[in-house]
Amino acid sequence: MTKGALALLIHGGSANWSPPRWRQRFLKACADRAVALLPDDPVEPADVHYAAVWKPQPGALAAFPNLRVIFNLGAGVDALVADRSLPDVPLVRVAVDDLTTRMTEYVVMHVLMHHRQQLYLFDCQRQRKWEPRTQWAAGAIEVGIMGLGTLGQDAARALRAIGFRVSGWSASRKTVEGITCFHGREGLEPFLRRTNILVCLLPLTPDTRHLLDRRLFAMLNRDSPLGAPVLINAGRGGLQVEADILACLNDGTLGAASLDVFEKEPLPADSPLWSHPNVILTPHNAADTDPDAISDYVAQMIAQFEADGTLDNVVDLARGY
Ligand code: NDP
Ligand code: OXD
Repeated sequence: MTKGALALLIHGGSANWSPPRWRQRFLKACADRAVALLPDDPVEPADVHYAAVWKPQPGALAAFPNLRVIFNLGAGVDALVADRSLPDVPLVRVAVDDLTTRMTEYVVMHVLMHHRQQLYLFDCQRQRKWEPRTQWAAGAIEVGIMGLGTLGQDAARALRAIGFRVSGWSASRKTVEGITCFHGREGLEPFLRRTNILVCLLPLTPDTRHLLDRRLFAMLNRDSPLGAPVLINAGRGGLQVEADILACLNDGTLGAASLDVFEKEPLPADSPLWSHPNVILTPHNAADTDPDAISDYVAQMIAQFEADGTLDNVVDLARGY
């Protein structure tokens, strides 16, 4: 019996998202079935059982009458969930060690940049100034992580291992060894009141949109050697109110920020964030998706589904993540 075909619908930005590269990888990982990169490769829509996608055109997936599973090629599913014509089949998101480790690298690097006053030291270097400032131990700083899912928990453990005090906030109650856990709306304020460096790894949903605003920043803890608190956002740009971030950086409510994601991407050239002295900015590449690791993950997931009908990391469409 011929196996159902896999359709690839990929609209990316960076070289990493090059559709031919994904086709090449999926032809290897799914060598036992037809793989069609759309719109270039011919495929009978009724033969398509699986779709692996990144930012497909809204409505495009409705063309396949026998679709069984949609695989999103990234961890964040906000763009897909917003497509009202999404077929009523399971949607699987990425949760692989490769991506998780990359995000943990980003989080640890940026927490350390602020903790070790690297913005000040870069400035000293540019000015040829030899003026070291007092250093403090990691244990003097509380890092608060919003989102204690696949990415948040891994980053929390790595920061804890370095010696930071770490707390986390999630929708449901969690127990993570060594991490002080808060949950729900009632847990948000006590979580913020102790946080010196706020790391956001939340998904973008109707509940979380614009959560990172002035009101929230004003609740962060200022009682640490850092003085003003720091924001690190690698979740999604829609979580933040950029005008509030800028105003809070300018009036000292926030001391500094590392931002990987923006309300509009690419960040417009005239955004004041580009040149703000207390902002470290990266172009949504905190954790790049690796075609090798992720095509293998999709192939394994299809094999599991065909063997026993189960799938891992299925998105709850009602929650939006
Ligand atoms: P998960 O689904 O594993 O974790 C999401 C976490 O957020 C969970 O702990 C969840 O709580 C919590 N959460 C969701 N909604 C709320 C809410 N309303 N209040 C409190 N907590 C909430 O996702 P991942 O960890 O895999 O990924 C997180 C996000 O990171 C992605 O959605 C994506 O937007 C972003 N991302 C960014 C990348 C980049 O390069 N910048 C790369 C990859 C991902 P609970 O556990 O109780 O459900
Ligand atoms: C993702 C991303 O969601 O790249 O994986 O942002």
